Amino acid sequence: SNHWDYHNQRSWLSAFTDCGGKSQSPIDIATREVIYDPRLPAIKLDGYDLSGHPELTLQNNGHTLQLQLPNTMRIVKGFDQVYLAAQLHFHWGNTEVPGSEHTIDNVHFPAEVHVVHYNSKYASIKEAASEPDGLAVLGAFIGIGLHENENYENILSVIKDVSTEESDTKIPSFNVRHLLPNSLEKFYRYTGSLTTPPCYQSVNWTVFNDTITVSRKQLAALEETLKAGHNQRLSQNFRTPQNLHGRHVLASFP
Ligand code: BO1
Ligand code: ZN
Repeated sequence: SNHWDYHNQRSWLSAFTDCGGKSQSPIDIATREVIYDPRLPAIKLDGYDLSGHPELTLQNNGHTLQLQLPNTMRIVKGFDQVYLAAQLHFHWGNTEVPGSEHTIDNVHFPAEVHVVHYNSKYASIKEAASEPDGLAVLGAFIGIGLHENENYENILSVIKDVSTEESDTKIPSFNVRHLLPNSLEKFYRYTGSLTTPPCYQSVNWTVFNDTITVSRKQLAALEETLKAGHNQRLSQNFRTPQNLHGRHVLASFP
């Protein structure tokens, strides 16, 4: 069902009951409320360097800019089970509105990247997507820096090729690790959901403390290039932070 959009998020609940659940995402991360858990295991990624692998498909699916990932990319430590990558995508605002999904002390960052993984005990992401232990999404905030981020040019240099809804293009493979913050040591962890319909409460969320920066020009390319249906600009594709309903946010750092 591809009929939802970001303009009336309250209407998501009528067609997708899970969107009204008590473990929804994104959330505001109130740093004074998080619980330091020294036993949270460090995250270890494997197979993220795709250099020399086949080309990757980059797609404008009408809701986001998405890069399909091979399930040879995996999270091998940090969770009770192994999680395999499926795709990564972005959420953003516009020049005036910062568009990260998660907020820190009620402050949005300009954009956010999500690397979506599924539990290797399931046959596919489709089967995992509705299971309580089905998904692990790694989220990182994207801010503005003085320099162009060369790693993001792998994606942003060809964004014009996917300006129309449902278009895709092939890009050379690269080291996907370089799209994430330099250090993955500090992160927040909580149980939540897909941030879009069908809002399944199947996501073990990790939001990194360290941020990524891209240049103002690179961020503008993300904010201004893509179109959704009816030739509308694809922007402000972020969901409002959801109520915790008693959930706790853990932090890997004091
Ligand atoms: S997010 O990371 O919470 N923004 C998020 C939101 C929606 C999905 C994934 C992550 N949707 C799922 C679909 C699956 C699909 C999968 C991979 O994305 O529920 O059907 O296979 O594209
Ligand atoms: Zn997302």
